[in-house]
Amino acid sequence: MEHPTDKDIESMYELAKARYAQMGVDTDAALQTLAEVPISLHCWQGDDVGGFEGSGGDVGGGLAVTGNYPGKARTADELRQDLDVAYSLIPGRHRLNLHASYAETGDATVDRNALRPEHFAGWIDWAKEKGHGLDFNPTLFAHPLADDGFTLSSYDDGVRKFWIEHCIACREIGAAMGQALGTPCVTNIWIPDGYKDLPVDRLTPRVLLRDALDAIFEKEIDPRYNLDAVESKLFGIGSENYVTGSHEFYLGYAMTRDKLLCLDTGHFHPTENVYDKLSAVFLYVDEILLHVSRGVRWDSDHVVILSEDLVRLMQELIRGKFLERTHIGLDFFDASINRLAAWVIGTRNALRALLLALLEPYEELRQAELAGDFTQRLALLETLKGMPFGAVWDYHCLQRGVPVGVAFMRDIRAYEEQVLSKR
Ligand code: RNT
Ligand code: ZN
Repeated sequence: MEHPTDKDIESMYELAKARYAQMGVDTDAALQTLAEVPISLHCWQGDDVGGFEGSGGDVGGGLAVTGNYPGKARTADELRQDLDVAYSLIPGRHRLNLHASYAETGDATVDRNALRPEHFAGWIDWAKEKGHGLDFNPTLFAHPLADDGFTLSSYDDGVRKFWIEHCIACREIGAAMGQALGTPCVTNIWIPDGYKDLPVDRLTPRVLLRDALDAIFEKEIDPRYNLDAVESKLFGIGSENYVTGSHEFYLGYAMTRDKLLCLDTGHFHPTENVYDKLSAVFLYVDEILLHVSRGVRWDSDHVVILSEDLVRLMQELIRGKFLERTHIGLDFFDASINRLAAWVIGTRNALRALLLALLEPYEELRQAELAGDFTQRLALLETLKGMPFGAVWDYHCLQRGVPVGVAFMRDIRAYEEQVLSKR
């Protein structure tokens, strides 16, 4: 396959820029905004949510990672090396979203409730050196005390206490990360708790969860260092009939406790869309965390593609001027394809969707809507889909020094041959 020359890309961009200008859109301004938006890459795409606790057991928590593509990262150093390659193929400066199960405890076995910032020193040093912000997640699955499917909403006081301690430890680790890196860490709590079959008491686990969260958040932490988010889910494998941490539960919690609401795009009914929720949620919640993912039937975590839903999600952020109040993270895991390529393709798609949203003549569209001219609105929206957006994206990649088009696969193939195939 042939790749375009720099000159091709530049002249295509000039034409695209003029064409967008005719529509009242400033492509240079759009690219400037795009260049500033950090996406938080999820560490767990690199090793199938395995982590480095050495248990090697099931992921659990109703999460399923399918596929056995060779080359998965086995150590933190390997994972960081893979991430370095992935970041080098994505335009812009981005963050890393870590799970507590990726602690580096050396030869010592440190249980989750005893984790400390020093167990993440390797990650913090690396992030500082490479200029990445860090985000964080307590890990409330893949652990003996999560085996029966309940953690923070368990009826067992000891189990609940253990996970409360773990989440408190994680907020402190998040704060240490935020302080060390000069950018707040978003620490996001997701729990797998739920029932496979119809429960009779739907209330008590939610009371227990509310109280456990209140205990976790009792200590104030400077928001310059750490921000707390809570993530809902509709159902999981093994929790088909009831999930304690449902959307309504966390929406109410985030509103009343002034927390970030995490909306995972794979965590709703397939006909329900997160893009329609944002303008409602932002009326009552200050900031949100997005887990950009792709639900397919019963799976919530396919690699993000450039779908209409994704574009609409990003359009909402731009149209509503919500970008500053939104932390964009990714959440998918696919072990059936090259894991680095999954990161690169998914992240580039999130950015491409954002660019499409930035290349919209929003005021003109809105004027048509306000005037009741829905014919013009539809005509414009459909015409925009055929605009030369690809030329603008290619130019952005060129300017930011990353491969244009599918050329990133050359680097991935080379890395696969030199490094991944030898693992
Ligand atoms: C699970 C949630 C959660 C996890 C990660 C690994 O359904 O989406 O965000 O994917 O914590
Ligand atoms: Zn998620």
